[in-house]
Amino acid sequence: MDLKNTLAELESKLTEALKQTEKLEKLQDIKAEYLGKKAELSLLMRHMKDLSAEERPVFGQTINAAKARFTELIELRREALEAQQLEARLHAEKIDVTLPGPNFRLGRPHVLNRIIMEIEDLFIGMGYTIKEGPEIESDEYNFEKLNLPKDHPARDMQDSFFITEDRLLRTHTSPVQVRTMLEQGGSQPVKIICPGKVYRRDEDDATHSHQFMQIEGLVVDTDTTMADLKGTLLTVARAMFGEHRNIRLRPSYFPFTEPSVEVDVTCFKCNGNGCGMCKHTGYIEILGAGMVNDFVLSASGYDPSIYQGFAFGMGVERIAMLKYGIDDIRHFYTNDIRFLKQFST
Ligand code: FA5
Repeated sequence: MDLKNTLAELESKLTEALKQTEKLEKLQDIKAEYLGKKAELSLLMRHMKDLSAEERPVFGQTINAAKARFTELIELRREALEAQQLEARLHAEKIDVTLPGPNFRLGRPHVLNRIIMEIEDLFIGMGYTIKEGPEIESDEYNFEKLNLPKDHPARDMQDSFFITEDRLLRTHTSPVQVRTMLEQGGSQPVKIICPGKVYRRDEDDATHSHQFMQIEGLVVDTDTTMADLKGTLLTVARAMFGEHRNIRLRPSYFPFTEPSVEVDVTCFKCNGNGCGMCKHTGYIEILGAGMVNDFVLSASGYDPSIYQGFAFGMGVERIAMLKYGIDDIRHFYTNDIRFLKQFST
């Protein structure tokens, strides 16, 4: 038997078998076939007994060298296949870290809150502070201290949701005037605005809601005049609606101010020409205002012979409707995302 030839033949068969193999699992079978107990290489050892004592070690070493060589060939193939597999996985699972990430939808303030923030900024710039008051209010603060005793006919102007005989959902933000003046103890000047929700038993329609927002303003000092009120309201109107809008002050009546005025802005739909929206007047009411009634100053601890004040209350929805040309107040509360998304800047 020519051992060298036999081994060379086995090696070339093994090399070919390894070349043909693309799967790692198959290497195990090949290993068993060429190096296992029943492999041709192992069976060759049987010839040992026919050899002389000198030939045996050489024979044994040659077989062992072949075993080492075969093992090495199999391991080399294993390494190559493992590298191939890794390469394929890396390719399949490739992540491009330079790709832009998914966009997260950012929330934004509700259009009414944006109006409030804008007005707050304007007034903070004029030295006002922001005050808040409770939405469940006492009859005393919502009405009585504002010169609206029980059974006063002017209570009909603000149809109310009463909770008990003495507690109600506030119908306006004016009770914050009383609360602030009482807090100041009758001797400190006051300069506040108060934004917040109010409630009235009004029929819901295009311009009225049973729940809406107001911003109250109050200034009390020893030299406050109607001219200060007018100047302040003009500044607000121009900041909110631009120089081109007209405003109109009409004599009006509020029990808590004397004199009282109603402030109107030219209708956003018809630009003052008259249409259904403004009931053909060309104007839409935005706020009520006036000089604080002496009764209210006294009831809140201020001496009306020393102090005067002006106050105003505006509807936030009306201002938003004018500013953005919205023709139905109900849009603010139905939470249609297509409507809300428009107010993003
Ligand atoms: C008042 O509520 C007075 N407290 C305002 C005031 C304050 C006057 C301080 C003088 C001094 P009036 O009821 O007019 O006033 O309401 C003020 C504004 O709230 C209105 O001009 C209007 O813009 C808005 N408003 C009134 N009722 C509704 C309603 N049902 N839905 C939406 N907005 C309303």
